[in-house]
Amino acid sequence: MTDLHKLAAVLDEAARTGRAVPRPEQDYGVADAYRVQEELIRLRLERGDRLAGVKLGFTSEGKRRQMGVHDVIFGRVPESSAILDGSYADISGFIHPRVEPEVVYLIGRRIASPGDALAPGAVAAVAAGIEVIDSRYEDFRFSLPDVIADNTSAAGYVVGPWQPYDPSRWNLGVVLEIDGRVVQTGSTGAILGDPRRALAEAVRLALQAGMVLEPGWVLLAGAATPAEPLVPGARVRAEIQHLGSVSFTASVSESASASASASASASESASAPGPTTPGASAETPGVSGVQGASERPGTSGEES
Ligand code: OOG
Ligand code: MG
Repeated sequence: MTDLHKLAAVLDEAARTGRAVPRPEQDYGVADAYRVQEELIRLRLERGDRLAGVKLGFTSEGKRRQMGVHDVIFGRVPESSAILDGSYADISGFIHPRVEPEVVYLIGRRIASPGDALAPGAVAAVAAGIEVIDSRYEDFRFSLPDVIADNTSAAGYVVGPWQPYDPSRWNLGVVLEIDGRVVQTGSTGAILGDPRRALAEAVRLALQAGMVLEPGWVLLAGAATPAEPLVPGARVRAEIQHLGSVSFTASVSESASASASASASASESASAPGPTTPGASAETPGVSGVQGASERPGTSGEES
């Protein structure tokens, strides 16, 4: 357990500095992994961050096959990781970020049991979203407990305009574009076979983690398609049929790129193409909020 305590600190440091860490050598199970995740989040909340909601991962076969992991996982979404729709987001603090399209639900009432998930008003609204994931492990490789401990690779999220929730519209086309080119297509029906199951599943996993879902929180239902590498300058757009679209552009601050090139020795070999800018200091503004809760990432138009 002491080692698991240490793992939370190591993962927290990796996220704050943008330096990948090796997978833990020690064996541990899913229950311990959720304890590490809780501790990791506690460290962030202690620095003044807040929870914006929760997320599911590996809800689609496309994601499970891409990552070689075969169970649905639950993570927590820090407020500081929000990226504004349509904004420029500094990605210099990330290790090897990837993007994926998400269905995002807005929780309408306190949900303390799986039965409550079916009550009227449980979902207040729905939107197309994009999640930025950035495993803190080298080469973006991990076991199921590893990725749970690492808060399911959560690093950033963008929510498009909220739409009224119509549960009859559940099997909707999904498109992910980078620089205007379609890079992934899928269907929201790939999410747990029916995305309407996502809320009950999130409630179940939240309860196991000792949490209830609060009104105003977001729920990221899990990507319907595999993720794509996020590189500086990329304009990312996701569109979901009937739900509209959401986008952001990845930028890198000049000071961060300068400091990154000055510390090439610290570079890390990620399998995913992407910015490896571990030289960026912990104070570098970034979209992930990993630099601290005072960051308000995703400021629109901060770069031309
Ligand atoms: C874990 C995060 C999975 C999803 O939507 O399936 C996830 C990862 O792929 O590194 O967020
Ligand atoms: Mg996701």
